[in-house]
Amino acid sequence: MRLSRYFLPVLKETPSEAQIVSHRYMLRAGMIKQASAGIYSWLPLGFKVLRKIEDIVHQEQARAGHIAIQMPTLQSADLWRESGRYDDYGQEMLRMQDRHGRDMLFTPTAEELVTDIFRSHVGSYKDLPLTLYQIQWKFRDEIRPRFGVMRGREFLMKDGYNFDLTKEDALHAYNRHLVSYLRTYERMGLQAIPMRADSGPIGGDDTHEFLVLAETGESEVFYDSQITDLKFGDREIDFDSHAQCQAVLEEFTSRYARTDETHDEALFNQIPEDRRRTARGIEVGQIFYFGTKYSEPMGATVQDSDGNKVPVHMGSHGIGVSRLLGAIIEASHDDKGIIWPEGVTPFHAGIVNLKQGDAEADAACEALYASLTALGLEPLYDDRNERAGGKFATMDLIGLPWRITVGPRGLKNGVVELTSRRTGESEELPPEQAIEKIAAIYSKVLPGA
Ligand code: P5A
Repeated sequence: MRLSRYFLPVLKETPSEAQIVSHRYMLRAGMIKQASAGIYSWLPLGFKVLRKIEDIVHQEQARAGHIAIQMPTLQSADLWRESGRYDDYGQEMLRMQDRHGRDMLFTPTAEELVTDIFRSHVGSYKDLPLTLYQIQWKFRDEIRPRFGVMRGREFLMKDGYNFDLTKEDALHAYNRHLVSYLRTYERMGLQAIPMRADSGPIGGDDTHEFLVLAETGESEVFYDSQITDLKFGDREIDFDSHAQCQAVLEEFTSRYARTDETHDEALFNQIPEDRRRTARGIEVGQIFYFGTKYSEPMGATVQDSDGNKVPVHMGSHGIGVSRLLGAIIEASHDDKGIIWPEGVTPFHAGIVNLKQGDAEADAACEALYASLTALGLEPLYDDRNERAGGKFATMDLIGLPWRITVGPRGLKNGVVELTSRRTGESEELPPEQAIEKIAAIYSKVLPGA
Protein backbone atom coordinates (compact mmCIF):
# COMPACT_ATOMS: atom_id res chain seq x y z
CA MET A 1 0.00 0.00 0.00
CA ARG A 2 1.18 3.49 -0.82
CA LEU A 3 0.44 5.93 1.93
CA SER A 4 -0.46 8.65 -0.60
CA ARG A 5 -3.40 6.50 -1.69
CA TYR A 6 -4.37 5.05 1.66
CA PHE A 7 -6.93 6.34 4.13
CA LEU A 8 -5.04 6.86 7.37
CA PRO A 9 -6.64 9.77 9.24
CA VAL A 10 -3.89 10.28 11.84
CA LEU A 11 -4.65 12.78 14.63
CA LYS A 12 -1.94 15.18 15.85
CA GLU A 13 -3.68 16.03 19.10
CA THR A 14 -4.36 13.54 21.84
CA PRO A 15 -8.15 13.09 22.06
CA SER A 16 -9.26 14.24 25.48
CA GLU A 17 -11.95 11.57 25.91
CA ALA A 18 -9.42 8.73 25.84
CA GLN A 19 -8.27 7.74 29.31
CA ILE A 20 -5.97 4.83 28.52
CA VAL A 21 -3.08 4.52 26.12
CA SER A 22 -4.60 1.92 23.78
CA HIS A 23 -7.69 4.04 23.25
CA ARG A 24 -5.56 7.15 22.64
CA TYR A 25 -3.33 5.39 20.11
CA MET A 26 -6.21 3.71 18.31
CA LEU A 27 -7.84 7.11 17.81
CA ARG A 28 -4.60 8.90 16.95
CA ALA A 29 -3.50 6.20 14.50
CA GLY A 30 -6.83 6.48 12.70
CA MET A 31 -7.89 2.92 13.51
CA ILE A 32 -11.38 3.53 14.87
CA LYS A 33 -13.97 6.29 15.00
CA GLN A 34 -16.64 6.36 17.66
CA ALA A 35 -20.13 6.19 16.17
CA SER A 36 -21.95 6.47 19.50
CA ALA A 37 -21.17 5.47 23.08
CA GLY A 38 -19.36 2.11 23.01
CA ILE A 39 -19.98 1.65 19.27
CA TYR A 40 -17.20 2.12 16.72
CA SER A 41 -16.54 2.22 13.03
CA TRP A 42 -13.38 0.39 12.05
CA LEU A 43 -11.18 2.46 9.76
CA PRO A 44 -8.75 0.73 7.36
CA LEU A 45 -5.78 0.32 9.71
CA GLY A 46 -7.91 -0.91 12.63
CA PHE A 47 -9.96 -3.15 10.37
CA LYS A 48 -6.78 -4.72 9.00
CA VAL A 49 -5.57 -5.66 12.48
CA LEU A 50 -9.03 -6.92 13.41
CA ARG A 51 -8.93 -9.24 10.37
CA LYS A 52 -5.44 -10.48 11.30
CA ILE A 53 -6.68 -11.38 14.74
CA GLU A 54 -9.71 -13.14 13.26
CA ASP A 55 -7.41 -15.08 10.91
CA ILE A 56 -5.33 -16.37 13.81
CA VAL A 57 -8.48 -17.34 15.71
CA HIS A 58 -9.88 -19.24 12.70
CA GLN A 59 -6.58 -21.05 12.09
CA GLU A 60 -6.27 -22.13 15.70
CA GLN A 61 -9.91 -23.20 15.88
CA ALA A 62 -9.38 -25.38 12.81
CA ARG A 63 -6.26 -26.87 14.41
CA ALA A 64 -8.33 -27.88 17.45
CA GLY A 65 -10.98 -29.48 15.22
CA HIS A 66 -13.71 -26.89 15.71
CA ILE A 67 -16.14 -26.01 12.92
CA ALA A 68 -17.05 -22.49 11.83
CA ILE A 69 -20.64 -21.36 11.39
CA GLN A 70 -22.33 -17.95 11.30
CA MET A 71 -25.43 -17.14 13.30
CA PRO A 72 -27.52 -13.97 13.08
CA THR A 73 -27.08 -10.94 15.34
CA LEU A 74 -30.84 -10.51 15.77
CA GLN A 75 -32.64 -13.31 17.56
CA SER A 76 -36.17 -14.10 18.56
CA ALA A 77 -36.90 -13.87 22.30
CA ASP A 78 -38.72 -17.23 22.19
CA LEU A 79 -35.59 -19.35 22.46
CA TRP A 80 -34.43 -17.31 25.42
CA ARG A 81 -37.76 -17.90 27.11
CA GLU A 82 -37.18 -21.64 26.69
CA SER A 83 -33.85 -21.52 28.49
CA GLY A 84 -35.18 -19.14 31.10
CA ARG A 85 -32.60 -16.47 30.38
CA TYR A 86 -34.90 -13.91 28.75
CA ASP A 87 -36.00 -12.59 32.11
CA ASP A 88 -32.68 -13.27 33.88
CA TYR A 89 -30.38 -11.43 31.51
CA GLY A 90 -31.39 -7.97 32.63
CA GLN A 91 -30.68 -4.58 31.15
CA GLU A 92 -27.51 -5.55 29.34
CA MET A 93 -29.69 -7.19 26.72
CA LEU A 94 -30.87 -4.86 23.97
CA ARG A 95 -34.50 -5.74 23.31
CA MET A 96 -36.69 -4.66 20.42
CA GLN A 97 -39.84 -5.56 18.53
CA ASP A 98 -40.32 -6.18 14.85
CA ARG A 99 -43.28 -4.77 12.87
CA HIS A 100 -45.48 -7.67 13.98
CA GLY A 101 -44.84 -6.89 17.61
CA ARG A 102 -42.62 -9.95 18.10
CA ASP A 103 -39.96 -9.66 20.78
CA MET A 104 -36.46 -9.69 19.35
CA LEU A 105 -33.04 -9.06 20.80
CA PHE A 106 -29.50 -8.30 19.64
CA THR A 107 -27.39 -11.30 20.58
CA PRO A 108 -25.21 -10.80 23.68
CA THR A 109 -24.10 -14.46 23.34
CA ALA A 110 -25.57 -17.44 21.49
CA GLU A 111 -25.98 -20.52 23.70
CA GLU A 112 -29.71 -20.71 22.92
CA LEU A 113 -29.42 -20.30 19.17
CA VAL A 114 -26.68 -22.89 18.76
CA THR A 115 -28.56 -25.33 21.00
CA ASP A 116 -31.57 -24.92 18.73
CA ILE A 117 -29.43 -25.74 15.68
CA PHE A 118 -28.08 -28.78 17.46
CA ARG A 119 -31.44 -30.19 18.55
CA SER A 120 -32.86 -29.77 15.04
CA HIS A 121 -30.09 -31.71 13.32
CA VAL A 122 -28.27 -34.03 15.68
CA GLY A 123 -29.86 -37.09 17.25
CA SER A 124 -27.20 -39.69 17.83
CA TYR A 125 -24.15 -40.05 20.06
CA LYS A 126 -22.33 -41.12 16.88
CA ASP A 127 -22.35 -37.50 15.71
CA LEU A 128 -20.44 -36.40 18.81
CA PRO A 129 -18.14 -34.81 19.80
CA LEU A 130 -19.05 -31.59 18.03
CA THR A 131 -17.82 -28.05 18.54
CA LEU A 132 -19.34 -25.22 16.51
CA TYR A 133 -18.05 -21.66 16.68
CA GLN A 134 -18.48 -18.31 15.03
CA ILE A 135 -16.92 -14.87 15.02
CA GLN A 136 -19.82 -12.44 15.24
CA TRP A 137 -20.75 -9.01 16.58
CA LYS A 138 -22.39 -8.97 19.97
CA PHE A 139 -24.26 -6.25 21.79
CA ARG A 140 -24.29 -5.74 25.55
CA ASP A 141 -25.76 -2.54 26.82
CA GLU A 142 -22.93 -1.99 29.30
CA ILE A 143 -23.75 0.53 31.97
CA ARG A 144 -20.33 2.12 31.57
CA PRO A 145 -18.85 1.55 28.12
CA ARG A 146 -15.30 2.87 28.25
CA PHE A 147 -11.70 2.59 27.18
CA GLY A 148 -12.61 2.39 23.49
CA VAL A 149 -12.84 -1.17 22.19
CA MET A 150 -11.99 -2.59 25.62
CA ARG A 151 -15.48 -2.27 27.01
CA GLY A 152 -17.69 -1.60 24.06
CA ARG A 153 -21.42 -2.05 23.75
CA GLU A 154 -21.04 -3.55 20.29
CA PHE A 155 -17.99 -5.82 20.13
CA LEU A 156 -16.64 -8.72 18.11
CA MET A 157 -16.48 -12.09 19.86
CA LYS A 158 -15.40 -15.55 18.89
CA ASP A 159 -17.96 -17.77 20.56
CA GLY A 160 -17.72 -21.54 20.50
CA TYR A 161 -20.01 -24.26 21.85
CA ASN A 162 -19.19 -27.92 22.46
CA PHE A 163 -21.69 -30.80 22.49
CA ASP A 164 -20.62 -34.04 24.12
CA LEU A 165 -22.22 -37.27 25.27
CA THR A 166 -20.65 -37.40 28.71
CA LYS A 167 -19.35 -35.01 31.29
CA GLU A 168 -15.90 -36.50 30.82
CA ASP A 169 -15.95 -35.74 27.09
CA ALA A 170 -17.22 -32.22 27.75
CA LEU A 171 -14.41 -31.64 30.22
CA HIS A 172 -11.98 -32.74 27.53
CA ALA A 173 -13.54 -30.08 25.28
CA TYR A 174 -12.94 -27.59 28.09
CA ASN A 175 -9.30 -28.61 28.41
CA ARG A 176 -8.85 -28.59 24.64
CA HIS A 177 -10.13 -25.02 24.49
CA LEU A 178 -7.77 -23.96 27.24
CA VAL A 179 -4.82 -25.38 25.31
CA SER A 180 -6.01 -23.93 22.02
CA TYR A 181 -6.44 -20.48 23.58
CA LEU A 182 -2.91 -20.53 25.02
CA ARG A 183 -1.59 -21.04 21.51
CA THR A 184 -3.94 -18.46 20.02
CA TYR A 185 -2.91 -15.65 22.36
CA GLU A 186 0.79 -16.44 22.11
CA ARG A 187 0.58 -16.11 18.33
CA MET A 188 -0.69 -12.59 18.90
CA GLY A 189 2.36 -11.81 21.02
CA LEU A 190 0.39 -11.94 24.26
CA GLN A 191 0.79 -13.76 27.52
CA ALA A 192 -2.78 -14.50 28.63
CA ILE A 193 -2.93 -16.32 31.97
CA PRO A 194 -5.83 -18.69 32.69
CA MET A 195 -7.33 -17.77 36.06
CA ARG A 196 -10.12 -19.34 38.05
CA ALA A 197 -13.13 -17.03 37.73
CA ASP A 198 -16.85 -16.65 38.24
CA SER A 199 -19.32 -17.78 35.58
CA GLY A 200 -21.90 -14.95 35.78
CA PRO A 201 -24.95 -15.16 33.48
CA ILE A 202 -23.47 -17.93 31.31
CA GLY A 203 -23.65 -20.42 34.18
CA GLY A 204 -21.77 -23.50 35.40
CA ASP A 205 -19.08 -24.06 38.03
CA ASP A 206 -16.02 -24.68 35.89
CA THR A 207 -14.70 -21.55 34.31
CA HIS A 208 -11.39 -19.87 33.60
CA GLU A 209 -10.79 -16.36 32.37
CA PHE A 210 -7.70 -15.52 30.32
CA LEU A 211 -6.04 -12.37 31.56
CA VAL A 212 -3.37 -10.16 30.06
CA LEU A 213 -1.54 -8.33 32.82
CA ALA A 214 -1.78 -4.56 32.39
CA GLU A 215 -2.02 -1.65 34.82
CA THR A 216 -5.12 -0.39 33.04
CA GLY A 217 -6.92 -3.74 33.27
CA GLU A 218 -10.40 -3.71 34.77
CA SER A 219 -9.96 -6.91 36.78
CA GLU A 220 -8.00 -7.27 40.00
CA VAL A 221 -5.98 -10.49 39.93
CA PHE A 222 -3.91 -12.52 42.39
CA TYR A 223 -1.29 -15.02 41.27
CA ASP A 224 1.87 -16.92 41.96
CA SER A 225 4.70 -15.17 40.05
CA GLN A 226 5.96 -18.57 38.78
CA ILE A 227 3.03 -18.63 36.42
CA THR A 228 4.49 -15.90 34.22
CA ASP A 229 7.47 -18.15 33.39
CA LEU A 230 5.21 -20.63 31.57
CA LYS A 231 5.22 -20.56 27.78
CA PHE A 232 3.21 -22.76 25.47
CA GLY A 233 5.72 -22.23 22.66
CA ASP A 234 5.68 -24.34 19.55
CA ARG A 235 4.91 -27.69 21.15
CA GLU A 236 2.89 -30.08 19.03
CA ILE A 237 -0.33 -31.19 20.68
CA ASP A 238 -2.78 -33.85 19.63
CA PHE A 239 -6.01 -32.04 20.42
CA ASP A 240 -7.95 -35.31 20.44
CA SER A 241 -5.79 -36.70 23.21
CA HIS A 242 -7.46 -36.28 26.59
CA ALA A 243 -4.19 -37.01 28.36
CA GLN A 244 -2.17 -34.42 26.46
CA CYS A 245 -4.73 -31.63 26.89
CA GLN A 246 -5.18 -32.54 30.55
CA ALA A 247 -1.42 -32.35 31.11
CA VAL A 248 -1.18 -28.88 29.61
CA LEU A 249 -4.19 -27.70 31.61
CA GLU A 250 -2.61 -28.95 34.81
CA GLU A 251 0.69 -27.29 33.99
CA PHE A 252 -0.98 -23.94 33.38
CA THR A 253 -3.59 -24.00 36.13
CA SER A 254 -1.95 -25.74 39.07
CA ARG A 255 -0.40 -22.56 40.48
CA TYR A 256 -2.55 -20.00 42.23
CA ALA A 257 -4.12 -17.54 39.77
CA ARG A 258 -7.54 -16.06 40.45
CA THR A 259 -9.64 -13.02 39.75
CA ASP A 260 -11.04 -11.06 42.67
CA GLU A 261 -14.38 -12.90 42.25
CA THR A 262 -12.84 -16.20 43.35
CA HIS A 263 -9.84 -14.96 45.34
CA ASP A 264 -9.14 -16.93 48.54
CA GLU A 265 -6.84 -15.00 50.86
CA ALA A 266 -5.98 -18.05 53.01
CA LEU A 267 -4.90 -20.12 50.00
CA PHE A 268 -3.02 -17.17 48.55
CA ASN A 269 -1.07 -16.76 51.77
CA GLN A 270 0.27 -20.31 51.45
CA ILE A 271 2.42 -19.16 48.51
CA PRO A 272 5.87 -17.94 49.61
CA GLU A 273 5.59 -14.21 50.13
CA ASP A 274 8.14 -13.23 47.48
CA ARG A 275 6.05 -14.99 44.83
CA ARG A 276 2.68 -13.46 45.72
CA ARG A 277 1.49 -10.93 43.18
CA THR A 278 -1.52 -8.62 43.13
CA ALA A 279 -2.01 -6.91 39.80
CA ARG A 280 -4.54 -5.82 37.23
CA GLY A 281 -5.53 -7.68 34.11
CA ILE A 282 -7.55 -7.44 30.90
CA GLU A 283 -9.94 -10.34 30.33
CA VAL A 284 -9.41 -11.45 26.73
CA GLY A 285 -11.32 -14.71 26.91
CA GLN A 286 -13.31 -17.08 29.07
CA ILE A 287 -14.19 -20.78 28.91
CA PHE A 288 -17.14 -22.48 30.59
CA TYR A 289 -18.44 -25.96 31.29
CA PHE A 290 -22.13 -25.85 32.22
CA GLY A 291 -23.28 -29.40 31.56
CA THR A 292 -26.98 -29.63 30.72
CA LYS A 293 -28.02 -26.09 31.71
CA TYR A 294 -29.31 -25.36 28.17
CA SER A 295 -29.69 -28.84 26.68
CA GLU A 296 -32.14 -29.98 29.36
CA PRO A 297 -34.75 -27.19 29.23
CA MET A 298 -34.38 -26.91 25.45
CA GLY A 299 -34.57 -30.66 24.79
CA ALA A 300 -31.19 -31.02 23.10
CA THR A 301 -30.78 -34.77 23.47
CA VAL A 302 -29.05 -37.61 21.65
CA GLN A 303 -29.54 -41.33 21.70
CA ASP A 304 -26.73 -43.09 23.54
CA SER A 305 -25.42 -46.54 22.61
CA ASP A 306 -28.18 -48.19 24.67
CA GLY A 307 -30.85 -46.27 22.82
CA ASN A 308 -31.64 -43.92 25.73
CA LYS A 309 -32.32 -40.25 25.05
CA VAL A 310 -29.90 -38.15 27.12
CA PRO A 311 -29.31 -34.40 27.22
CA VAL A 312 -25.90 -33.43 25.85
CA HIS A 313 -23.16 -31.93 27.99
CA MET A 314 -22.12 -28.50 26.85
CA GLY A 315 -19.72 -25.68 27.43
CA SER A 316 -19.04 -22.38 25.72
CA HIS A 317 -15.87 -20.50 25.05
CA GLY A 318 -15.31 -16.87 24.15
CA ILE A 319 -12.50 -14.69 22.84
CA GLY A 320 -12.85 -10.91 22.90
CA VAL A 321 -11.67 -10.36 19.35
CA SER A 322 -12.15 -6.57 19.19
CA ARG A 323 -10.98 -6.13 22.81
CA LEU A 324 -7.75 -7.89 21.84
CA LEU A 325 -6.60 -4.86 19.84
CA GLY A 326 -6.73 -2.78 22.99
CA ALA A 327 -5.07 -5.50 25.05
CA ILE A 328 -2.22 -5.93 22.57
CA ILE A 329 -1.58 -2.18 22.50
CA GLU A 330 -1.68 -1.94 26.31
CA ALA A 331 0.92 -4.71 26.42
CA SER A 332 3.08 -3.38 23.59
CA HIS A 333 3.69 0.34 23.12
CA ASP A 334 6.03 3.18 24.06
CA ASP A 335 5.67 6.95 24.31
CA LYS A 336 5.83 7.30 20.51
CA GLY A 337 3.08 4.88 19.68
CA ILE A 338 2.07 1.28 19.12
CA ILE A 339 4.57 -1.57 18.70
CA TRP A 340 2.74 -4.35 16.83
CA PRO A 341 3.83 -7.93 17.42
CA GLU A 342 4.78 -9.48 14.04
CA GLY A 343 1.82 -11.88 14.22
CA VAL A 344 -0.84 -9.16 13.99
CA THR A 345 0.86 -6.15 12.43
CA PRO A 346 -1.32 -4.42 9.80
CA PHE A 347 1.65 -4.09 7.42
CA HIS A 348 4.83 -6.10 7.66
CA ALA A 349 7.26 -3.25 7.03
CA GLY A 350 7.24 0.47 6.40
CA ILE A 351 9.29 2.05 3.65
CA VAL A 352 10.25 5.67 4.25
CA ASN A 353 11.56 7.67 1.33
CA LEU A 354 13.64 10.53 2.71
CA LYS A 355 13.67 12.40 -0.59
CA GLN A 356 10.51 11.85 -2.57
CA GLY A 357 11.10 12.94 -6.17
CA ASP A 358 14.77 11.98 -6.17
CA ALA A 359 15.00 9.54 -9.06
CA GLU A 360 17.36 7.14 -7.31
CA ALA A 361 15.52 7.15 -3.98
CA ASP A 362 12.17 6.69 -5.70
CA ALA A 363 13.50 3.77 -7.76
CA ALA A 364 15.06 2.09 -4.73
CA CYS A 365 11.79 2.38 -2.79
CA GLU A 366 9.81 0.96 -5.70
CA ALA A 367 12.23 -1.96 -5.93
CA LEU A 368 11.92 -2.69 -2.20
CA TYR A 369 8.16 -2.45 -2.46
CA ALA A 370 8.10 -4.91 -5.36
CA SER A 371 10.44 -7.39 -3.64
CA LEU A 372 8.48 -7.44 -0.39
CA THR A 373 5.20 -7.82 -2.27
CA ALA A 374 6.63 -10.67 -4.36
CA LEU A 375 7.45 -12.48 -1.10
CA GLY A 376 3.80 -12.29 -0.07
CA LEU A 377 4.47 -9.52 2.45
CA GLU A 378 2.57 -6.25 2.68
CA PRO A 379 4.71 -3.12 2.83
CA LEU A 380 3.40 0.35 3.60
CA TYR A 381 5.34 2.84 1.50
CA ASP A 382 5.32 6.42 2.74
CA ASP A 383 5.59 8.10 -0.65
CA ARG A 384 4.19 11.44 0.47
CA ASN A 385 5.99 14.70 -0.07
CA GLU A 386 6.58 15.28 3.62
CA ARG A 387 9.43 16.03 5.98
CA ALA A 388 11.38 13.01 7.22
CA GLY A 389 10.44 13.89 10.82
CA GLY A 390 6.74 13.71 10.05
CA LYS A 391 7.13 10.40 8.24
CA PHE A 392 9.06 8.87 11.14
CA ALA A 393 6.46 10.10 13.63
CA THR A 394 3.66 8.47 11.64
CA MET A 395 5.54 5.18 11.31
CA ASP A 396 6.31 5.16 15.04
CA LEU A 397 2.69 5.92 15.91
CA ILE A 398 1.21 3.17 13.73
CA GLY A 399 3.83 0.78 15.06
CA LEU A 400 4.99 -1.40 12.15
CA PRO A 401 7.69 -3.71 13.55
CA TRP A 402 10.22 -2.96 10.78
CA ARG A 403 11.08 0.22 8.90
CA ILE A 404 13.34 0.58 5.89
CA THR A 405 14.61 4.11 5.43
CA VAL A 406 15.85 5.07 2.00
CA GLY A 407 17.81 8.24 1.19
CA PRO A 408 20.19 9.49 -1.45
CA ARG A 409 23.16 9.54 0.94
CA GLY A 410 22.87 5.87 1.91
CA LEU A 411 22.17 4.82 -1.65
CA LYS A 412 25.51 6.34 -2.72
CA ASN A 413 27.12 3.70 -0.48
CA GLY A 414 24.68 1.03 -1.65
CA VAL A 415 22.80 0.82 1.67
CA VAL A 416 19.43 1.45 3.25
CA GLU A 417 18.64 1.56 6.95
CA LEU A 418 16.65 -1.20 8.68
CA THR A 419 15.15 -0.20 12.03
CA SER A 420 13.39 -2.31 14.62
CA ARG A 421 10.40 -0.50 16.10
CA ARG A 422 10.73 -2.51 19.32
CA THR A 423 14.40 -1.89 20.12
CA GLY A 424 14.93 1.26 18.09
CA GLU A 425 18.15 -0.28 16.78
CA SER A 426 19.15 0.45 13.18
CA GLU A 427 21.61 -1.12 10.83
CA GLU A 428 22.79 -0.09 7.40
CA LEU A 429 22.80 -2.82 4.81
CA PRO A 430 22.28 -3.39 1.09
CA PRO A 431 18.57 -3.44 0.14
CA GLU A 432 18.61 -7.16 -0.76
CA GLN A 433 19.91 -8.02 2.69
CA ALA A 434 17.24 -5.89 4.36
CA ILE A 435 14.63 -7.86 2.41
CA GLU A 436 16.20 -11.19 3.33
CA LYS A 437 16.19 -10.27 6.98
CA ILE A 438 12.54 -9.26 6.97
CA ALA A 439 11.60 -12.36 5.00
CA ALA A 440 13.41 -14.58 7.52
CA ILE A 441 11.62 -12.96 10.45
CA TYR A 442 8.16 -13.39 8.95
CA SER A 443 8.80 -16.92 7.71
CA LYS A 444 8.68 -17.91 11.40
CA VAL A 445 5.44 -15.99 11.99
CA LEU A 446 3.26 -16.42 8.93
CA PRO A 447 1.45 -19.73 8.59
CA GLY A 448 2.52 -21.72 5.58
CA ALA A 449 5.46 -19.42 4.87
C1 P5A B 1 -18.53 -17.75 25.94
C2 P5A B 1 -18.84 -17.62 24.49
C3 P5A B 1 -19.50 -15.64 26.92
O1 P5A B 1 -20.27 -14.83 26.50
N1 P5A B 1 -20.79 -17.31 25.73
C4 P5A B 1 -20.32 -17.53 24.38
C5 P5A B 1 -19.68 -17.13 26.65
N2 P5A B 1 -18.40 -15.33 27.63
S1 P5A B 1 -18.01 -13.87 28.10
O2 P5A B 1 -16.90 -14.03 29.01
O3 P5A B 1 -19.12 -13.16 28.61
O4 P5A B 1 -17.49 -13.08 26.86
C6 P5A B 1 -16.39 -13.58 26.11
C7 P5A B 1 -15.33 -12.52 25.92
O5 P5A B 1 -15.86 -11.40 25.24
C8 P5A B 1 -15.17 -10.24 25.63
N3 P5A B 1 -16.14 -9.19 26.05
C9 P5A B 1 -16.10 -7.91 25.64
N4 P5A B 1 -15.28 -7.27 24.80
C10 P5A B 1 -15.49 -5.96 24.58
N5 P5A B 1 -16.49 -5.25 25.16
C11 P5A B 1 -17.36 -5.86 26.02
N6 P5A B 1 -18.35 -5.16 26.56
C12 P5A B 1 -17.17 -7.26 26.29
N7 P5A B 1 -17.82 -8.17 27.07
C13 P5A B 1 -17.17 -9.33 26.92
C14 P5A B 1 -14.25 -10.60 26.77
O6 P5A B 1 -12.93 -10.76 26.26
C15 P5A B 1 -14.80 -11.95 27.23
O7 P5A B 1 -13.81 -12.77 27.78
